[in-house]
Amino acid sequence: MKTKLGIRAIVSSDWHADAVTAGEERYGDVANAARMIAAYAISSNRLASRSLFVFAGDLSNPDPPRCWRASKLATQIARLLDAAGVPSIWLTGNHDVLEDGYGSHTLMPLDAGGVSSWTRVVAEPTTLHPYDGCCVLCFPYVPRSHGYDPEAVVRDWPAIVAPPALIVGHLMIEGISVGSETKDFARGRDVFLPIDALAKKWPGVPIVNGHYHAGQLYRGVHIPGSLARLTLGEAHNSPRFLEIDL
Ligand SMILES: [Mn+2]
Repeated sequence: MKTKLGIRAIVSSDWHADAVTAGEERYGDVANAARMIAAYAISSNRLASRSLFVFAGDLSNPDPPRCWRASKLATQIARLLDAAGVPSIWLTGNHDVLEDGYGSHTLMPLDAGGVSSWTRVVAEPTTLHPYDGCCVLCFPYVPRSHGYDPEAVVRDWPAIVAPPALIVGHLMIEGISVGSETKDFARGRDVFLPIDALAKKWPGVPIVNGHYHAGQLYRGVHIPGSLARLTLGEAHNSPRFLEIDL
């Protein structure tokens, strides 16, 4: 892909830092992989080629006690990136949110004011500008109490606003073959990414979406896949992240 803005989005998703596979806690694997990706984003950050760290959802379920370790991990990594001048964007996934009516989620510690400058937690449809001229349109998963219509976000985009440079979501994709995210890791309801509307309105704008645990390119949507193999039945390689030139 041709580099236009001199920005590289480094995208990972579905860390599931609370996961247990066949009785084994996976926190260590996930933490190592996540730190490796952050270290890469930092070491490759240059003036001519700036890094943008993107987490596309599903840090941890909010109910097991292990979720605190997961929140600490994400907070540590966000601080590390921030200290190195790498902006980071953190979307909520269907596992992160609570149906408590307040829009609570496992990424809240990152958003509590303890992390300064350019760390953004995205728990509602949002546009962000981590760099000049670089608009990132985000479609996080939200609880029922904060529901939105992703198609309407695209339809109602103001005509005078420039197109996004990157679209990131943690929504469902119609027709994709499913894996452990819909079996062992089922949670929440189905809200679909409006792929056709996005491709029609902004052809060529890269779309990345978390949620699916097998990394793949499906109907133009880049899917990083889960950071670790979360069930014994999963064959895809790990850890995995995507690097997209903007
Ligand atoms: Mn998910």
